[in-house]
Amino acid sequence: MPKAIKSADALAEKIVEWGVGQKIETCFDRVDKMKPCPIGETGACCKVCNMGPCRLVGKNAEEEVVGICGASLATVVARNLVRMIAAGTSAHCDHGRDMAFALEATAKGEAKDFQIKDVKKLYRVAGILGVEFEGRPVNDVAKDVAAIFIEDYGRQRGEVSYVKRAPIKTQERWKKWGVTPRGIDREVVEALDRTTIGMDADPDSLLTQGLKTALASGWGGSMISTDVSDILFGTPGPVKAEASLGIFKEDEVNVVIHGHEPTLAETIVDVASEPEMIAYAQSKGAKGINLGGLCCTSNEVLMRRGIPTAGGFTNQELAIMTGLIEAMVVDVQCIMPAIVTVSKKFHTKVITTSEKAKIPGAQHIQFDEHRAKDIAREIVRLAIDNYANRKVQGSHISDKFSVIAGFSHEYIAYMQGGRWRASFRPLNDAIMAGRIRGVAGVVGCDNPRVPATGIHKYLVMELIKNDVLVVTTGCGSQACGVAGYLTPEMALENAGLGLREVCEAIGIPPILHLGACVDNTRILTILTAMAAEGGLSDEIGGMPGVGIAPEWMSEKAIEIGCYFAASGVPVIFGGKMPSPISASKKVERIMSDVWYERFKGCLVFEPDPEQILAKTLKYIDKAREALKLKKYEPGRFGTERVLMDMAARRELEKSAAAAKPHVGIY
Ligand code: NFS
Repeated sequence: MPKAIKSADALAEKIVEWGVGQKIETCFDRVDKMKPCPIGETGACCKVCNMGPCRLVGKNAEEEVVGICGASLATVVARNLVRMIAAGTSAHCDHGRDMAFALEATAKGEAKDFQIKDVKKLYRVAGILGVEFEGRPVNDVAKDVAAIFIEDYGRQRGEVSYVKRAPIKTQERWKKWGVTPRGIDREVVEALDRTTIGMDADPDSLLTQGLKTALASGWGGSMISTDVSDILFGTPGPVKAEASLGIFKEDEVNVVIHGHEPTLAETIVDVASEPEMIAYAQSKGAKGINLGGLCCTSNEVLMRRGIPTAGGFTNQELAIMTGLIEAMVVDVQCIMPAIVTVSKKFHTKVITTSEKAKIPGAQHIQFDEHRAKDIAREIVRLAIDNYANRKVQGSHISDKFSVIAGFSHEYIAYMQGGRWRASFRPLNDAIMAGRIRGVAGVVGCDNPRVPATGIHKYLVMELIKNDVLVVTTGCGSQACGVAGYLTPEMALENAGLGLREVCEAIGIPPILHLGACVDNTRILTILTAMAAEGGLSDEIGGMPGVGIAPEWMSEKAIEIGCYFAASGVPVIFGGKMPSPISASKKVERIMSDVWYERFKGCLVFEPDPEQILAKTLKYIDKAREALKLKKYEPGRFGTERVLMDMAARRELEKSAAAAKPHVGIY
């Protein structure tokens, strides 16, 4: 991979280069100027009280150096990581809370611009939660579902409702090791409590609470968010769209929707196609209104509405630098304050819409789901009024790629068996026969500390060559989209023979775009369905699957990695090094070896992309061997297990059936 480039997204790179000539600073310039603090970046700085900050450095620091209170290096490193998990969990779960409130307001008829679009999904969710739905008014069912979700946040005892969706064996591991989440807010509060001065000093105990907190997101707030978004706006199915910084149109009003939540973005999509709004744009000299997305808000409206995407995290300033953006509308999370600074060089208006995410210098228009369309119209009109102010030339090339997105877990099951026989049997069989070697989730942020999107691109291409089916979410999916990798044709040319055959037979691309970061929970549901299908592992742990966040930067990524690890998935984090736990070998050992023993999942950090690939394949092959599956050999497939006769196989399938969660899976 060429080192000198800033972004592996070719259009992004061109805009960055243009910006250097124009003296417009971006994150790619600041990343060179800002050297990371060498102590903080390894996790060795403790600033939880005012006696310090204590820097636990020096030769043999792990054994010999303690903070003023006596906290060891391992305690400090674990504490810092748990605080990251708590912050990441807060972000995803507060998003989920807002979605639950939106569902409640819709069900009560208070949010008149929203409806329950996917009643079947509501019923499926109601079934999982034990809410009676047959013969009842839809809104009454929705009210009860919303009430349970809201309760999950404030629950003090018991467990988060969706814990029961996991395979029984996975749930048993959680119980055994004390990580079953009780209430979403409770776990975050306890994580912060335990990490204050003079509290939990045992690194293992601290990290156990970290896992419990992360699980409150994966099987709680994030999963709630995915489900409510599907209920309100529709469960995604394959959709064709476009990706790249070239999606903006010179003769139309361009509005960017950026952030994470789908509520306002969906409403903007609705109002932007209203005839009066288009007529208003035309009255100002534009041919129409063109919407484009960034980050996870983009994934939400790409998956459901086919709205084109301008890419992920590192493309946000660059979108403005095309000079074509009338308004960048942001909701919450992953919004660089720098977009306001860049916007001042152009005519772009940055509009913040959440009281939780205001930026000095931006215009604030508070979103309120009770008046959703009125607010969305105000925003779109403001963008239209700004069209005439477009004067400063930016850097714009209108190249773009097709993408196929919209692979919800429901759709993946459907395409393997149709409406009546939806299943994961073909996928499990293909893995058992060695056509598909395993599954990798390549997810998470893109990062200017590495050639942005470059490690994503390298890994997904190498994985499909090695017959590994790739699922992707968040900015990982944007990285694939803007590279042109989310088309069946393009990727099939690069997939290994076995994977290619399966993709052609089922009719799927080998890189599946599953949605936003909260939709990583769709991967948990898929793994659960695979366990229930039989023939592979009867729990999530032990599946030939790996999670990878090649360029992570957000605390949310850490929390996601931890809920996958606790669910039984080996997870590899790449990108910038040292890792935030690298100061303590003890903490590294707990997160790799101890977690693997307890949960069959782990979280390790590996900067070298080739090593990430090698480790991924090793984890997959190790799992195949433990499951006594046919040894993977490229281009040579079988149908039988080795060392396993039919009786043994029936036994395994029986135990998988017994391990099925006692609720519907998808
Ligand atoms: Ni995930 Fe989505 Fe992107 Fe990273 Fe940010 S947008 S929630 S955190 S940067 S993938």
